[in-house]
Amino acid sequence: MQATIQFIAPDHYLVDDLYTSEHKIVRSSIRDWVNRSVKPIIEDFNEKAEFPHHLVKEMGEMGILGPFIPQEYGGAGLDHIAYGLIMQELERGDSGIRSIFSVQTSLVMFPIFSYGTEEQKRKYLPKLATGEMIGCFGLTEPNHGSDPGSMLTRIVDKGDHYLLNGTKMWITNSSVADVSVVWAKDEKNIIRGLLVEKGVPGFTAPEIHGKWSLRASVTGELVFDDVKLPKENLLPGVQGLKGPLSCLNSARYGIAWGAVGAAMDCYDAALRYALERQQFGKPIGAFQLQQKKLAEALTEITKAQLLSWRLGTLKNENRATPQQISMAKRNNVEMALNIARETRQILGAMGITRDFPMMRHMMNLESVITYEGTHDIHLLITGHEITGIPSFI
Ligand code: TGC
Ligand code: FAD
Repeated sequence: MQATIQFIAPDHYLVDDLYTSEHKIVRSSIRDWVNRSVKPIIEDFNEKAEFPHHLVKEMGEMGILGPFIPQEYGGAGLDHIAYGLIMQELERGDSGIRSIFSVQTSLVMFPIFSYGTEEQKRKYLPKLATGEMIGCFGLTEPNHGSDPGSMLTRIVDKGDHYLLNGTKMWITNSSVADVSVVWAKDEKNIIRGLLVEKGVPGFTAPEIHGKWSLRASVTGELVFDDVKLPKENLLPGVQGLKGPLSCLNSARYGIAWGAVGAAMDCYDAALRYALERQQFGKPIGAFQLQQKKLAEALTEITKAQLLSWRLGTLKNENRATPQQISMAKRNNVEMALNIARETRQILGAMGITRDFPMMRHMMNLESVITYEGTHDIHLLITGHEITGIPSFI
């Protein structure tokens, strides 16, 4: 805990000069909050595999949930670089905490804001922004993960209501969510988005236990057994797979930033340790092999910081393509995972304990490299763009 609270952010290329004073104020307030409210408790919640529910309320009180949603709906009206910096700081704390935030912001508030009716926006967004309500996003199914277009979950139009049937799996926030954004096919095989509130008859959300990753975040199923939904629960503004995938663009963008935070945390802890720990009469940081690990980590963090910043400027100009986002998500998550593994080795045996963050980040990042599109799927998205030939099918 001590090592993390002394955290010094690596900034080898003076990337800070690229941020506005507003970006730096936002980052500094989240950094302080993570030091104060996340770092001291996260190892316990991770070990107990418990969801730190109270942190959602605290994020709401700080006004950061839905940072790019306009203020009239309860958001902060910030730009995408500010959103990225929030993600970076949260994931420096823990990927599970960043996950809770990503889902609430990019996968729940974003589709309601972008595709919802005025009534839906007024009903849900302000409460999601304060943390009074928690949301989740149901796309993946037990038999359809990388290929969500083949989903089996269905809605049938019954005149005055829809009947929803199906199962979603691996859903972040599932059992704690007050509202679920659920993607299902209609009778014409068109994917539609629906809002399902907790407690409606026929809807259950069992939790998945036994995870070695994202232990401080809830993951579960969404099971719909003849769930009657009022017609006004349909998100009218989008049809087809591009609906959920457009939400993923926002979430994947944030993950590209978040991964930098996890890597920075590992690098900082390892550097501090390498300068303090003595072997053969010297700090281990004096040995070339340990310097190599640190130098490579700093190089990769610097490249990822620049990639994220550039992507953020494109996103602010509405010019970031899904393919650019895929490249950044893929690159930065792999970078963070490699740094977690390499920096853990710098700590020797100490690196496997909960006194240092590397093992927790490493285990978390195994989920991050899998969700929001696997590492391989993002590579294939780039391959598709280069050649014009999709190789998914
Ligand atoms: P394909 O034929 O390529 O496309 C179907 C339609 O979708 C459009 N599209 C996109 N639109 C917006 N953004 C994107 N990124 C888009 N990608 C594709 C496309 O233009 C087309 O539109 P239209 O109008 O022509 O119909 O679709 P495909 O079925 O061949 O699949 C392509 C593939 C494999 C890339 C896609 O399905 C994919 O990305 N799969 C990965 C699935 C995934 O990422 N799941 C994530 C679930 S949510 C989650 O993990 C949350 S974790 C949360 C946390 O805790 O942080
Ligand atoms: P599969 O699709 O079965 O893939 C297995 C392997 O096959 C992977 O290596 C994959 O890259 C490879 N593969 C698949 N297709 C191809 C292909 N065409 N070519 C080459 N290789 C291929 N989903 C949600 O909807 N909402 C959530 O909130 C959510 N939260 C999650 C939280 C956690 C902790 C985890 C672990 C997952 C979460 N997911 C969520 C699900 C996640 O998005 C999926 O796990 C992911 O999309 C991969 O699907 P899958 O696990 O079914 O793997």
